[in-house]
Amino acid sequence: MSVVFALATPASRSALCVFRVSGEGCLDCLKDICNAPLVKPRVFYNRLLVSQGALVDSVGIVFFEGANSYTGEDSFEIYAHGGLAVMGSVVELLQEQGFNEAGPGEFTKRAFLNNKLSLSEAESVVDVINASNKRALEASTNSLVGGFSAEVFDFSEKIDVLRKHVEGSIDFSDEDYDFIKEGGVLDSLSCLCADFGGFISKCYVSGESDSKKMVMFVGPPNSGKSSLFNRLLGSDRALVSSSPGTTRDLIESEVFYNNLSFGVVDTAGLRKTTNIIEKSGITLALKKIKEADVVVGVFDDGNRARLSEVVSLVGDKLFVAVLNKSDLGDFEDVKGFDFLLSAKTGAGIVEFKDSLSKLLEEKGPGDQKYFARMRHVRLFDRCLNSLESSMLKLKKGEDLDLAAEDLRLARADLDEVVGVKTADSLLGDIFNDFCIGK
Ligand SMILES: Nc1nc2c(ncn2[C@@H]2O[C@H](COP(=O)(O)OP(=O)(O)OP(=O)(O)O)[C@@H](O)[C@H]2O)c(=O)[nH]1
Ligand SMILES: [Mg+2]
Repeated sequence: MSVVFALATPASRSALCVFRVSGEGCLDCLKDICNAPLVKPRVFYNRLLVSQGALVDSVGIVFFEGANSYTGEDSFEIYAHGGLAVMGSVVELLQEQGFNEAGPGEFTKRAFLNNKLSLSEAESVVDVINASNKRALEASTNSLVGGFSAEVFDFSEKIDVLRKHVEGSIDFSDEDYDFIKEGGVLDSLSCLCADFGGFISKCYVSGESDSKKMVMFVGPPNSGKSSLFNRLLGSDRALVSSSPGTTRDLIESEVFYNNLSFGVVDTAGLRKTTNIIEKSGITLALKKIKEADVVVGVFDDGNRARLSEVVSLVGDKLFVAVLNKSDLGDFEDVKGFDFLLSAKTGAGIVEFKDSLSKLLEEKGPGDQKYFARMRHVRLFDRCLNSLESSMLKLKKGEDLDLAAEDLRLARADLDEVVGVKTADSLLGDIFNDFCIGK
């Protein structure tokens, strides 16, 4: 396979950036791009990176040989300073070596093709990266390194053993001894069906509901939506002013709180207006409500009467009503509102954030041990159907060939989960979801 490289960290200014390079022959360039040799694999060296005699950066660099790398082929990693000019120079240097930019998930795809990971483990790598809360992280880590593939391989072996027994007994079907019933094959198959059903119930199906949760701020103009949005982010991301109609566009960002990350969206204040730009901002806000997991209605004392109007716009979405600007007076009557707080002073913000994260967390996986894809669950269901169909045939004493064929089909479905047998198109679908550099 050709040598590929990628920036594995975001392409934005930060303390460090990490480049990965993988492919046969890639290590040959190290003597040219480093000011001194790298002696041992898997040792972190500090070297000067040079391109055609010119200094690029002082970097950390480590190389791996063949099977002992993530991809299963020769590879190395460069840890450089996280400046955009540094990143550009390292890209240029690697291109000068004739290396190609990697596609999405290329490193993990190579790890799969070189038998370093099963297909389901490779899929879990993305689930670990995308996990937005502790439970989702636990379940996807279990799928990656906590035995998901091992359990699937174990079921495959058991199915094989049973199929050999069924096929073996075909040759002796004329004899008096009923190998299937008296020899315990039927009992073993019945146990296997029960165990496999139990295994399926330990899998949490990751689907759309696992995409990052989104909290949206709506409400009348000037109620403090942008101030509350900024308060959650801990930075002045959205413009705040005393003139109503300040926010026109959707402003999106991300918050990490209580081991949970979620998206937050600030929107234009809802009011009748003739201003075309403001009007389109309001239309955007109303459309976006459909995508939100939680809608936070923000009001102040002057516009609290608009609560029911906003509630009716939100439809059946989870709605939280906030009465903001608590610092401006004593509010004894907070009927209809879930929170009284001040975006300005921070009063009541911790309670608000705690309950927001609870609302979002409740939507994650429950007690299930593993994260599984829809693709896996479809194959598991089909596998269980084949196992049950085989059991039924054996019980009825029907054609043993057909019962053995059901077991073969069941085994093939499990092969597809772990990637023993995989179509190229499926690999394309799976790895296109990855980020570059993984
Ligand atoms: N006293 C006080 N003032 C606040 C508070 N929150 C926001 N404000 C003020 O209220 C005004 C409007 O705040 P914004 O955050 O811009 O309100 P908004 O809802 O985003 O307004 P639009 O974008 O115009 O819809 C600004 O002058 C803020 O400083 C608060 O908790 N207390
Ligand atoms: Mg605003």
